[in-house]
Amino acid sequence: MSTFFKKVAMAAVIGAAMCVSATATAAPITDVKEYANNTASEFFVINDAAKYSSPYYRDANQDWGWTHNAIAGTHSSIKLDISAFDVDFSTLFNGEIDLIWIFDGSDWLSLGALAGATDIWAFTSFDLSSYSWAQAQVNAGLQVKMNIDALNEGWLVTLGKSSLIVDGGDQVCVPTPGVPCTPVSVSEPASLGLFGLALLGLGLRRRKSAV
Ligand SMILES: [Ca+2]
Ligand SMILES: [Ca+2]
Ligand SMILES: [Ca+2]
Repeated sequence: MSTFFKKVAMAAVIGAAMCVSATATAAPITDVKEYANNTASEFFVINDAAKYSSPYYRDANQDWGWTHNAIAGTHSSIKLDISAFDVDFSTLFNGEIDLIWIFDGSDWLSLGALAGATDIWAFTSFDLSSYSWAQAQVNAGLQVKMNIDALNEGWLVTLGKSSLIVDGGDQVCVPTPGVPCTPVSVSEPASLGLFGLALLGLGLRRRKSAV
């Protein structure tokens, strides 16, 4: 075996070992809350046709919340995508303000308002990765609640789904309710990751031999 191929083989072994340790602690998961798993106090709408119907299209006095399934492991990225219909938001002081709150382990923390526009479905994405409490709360089951029409101006909103996406997620979702999320193929990125790590290992070995 030539020196070059020995280096490649060694780098592949190092890469594979790094890959195994990485996947052991964190698998990409998308936890989706939607109509199919509503509890008695949750109001994700069944489909697009029901978006203006009670009890889904809700006003300032009909605030509600939900809890995501607990996801074990250590996660490098944590993202929350909430799909909402008819968020009549224009500016902070003029329009519909639907505030999203998260339980941080001791208190409720506001993440900000839902984005969107009149008569459309839209995702609002909140990146929780940098919060010190996010990891523990995802492990415990992330609790979310919404203050509908915080300015009490008579606005209503319907939610389609809430997707908790860790480490990039294993599903791709669209905001429209009744449309299932589709699985992400992980085989190709995994092999690309292995290849990349093998190249990294080769590079490190080259640097070492150059010193
Ligand atoms: Ca309210
Ligand atoms: Ca509207
Ligand atoms: Ca509205």
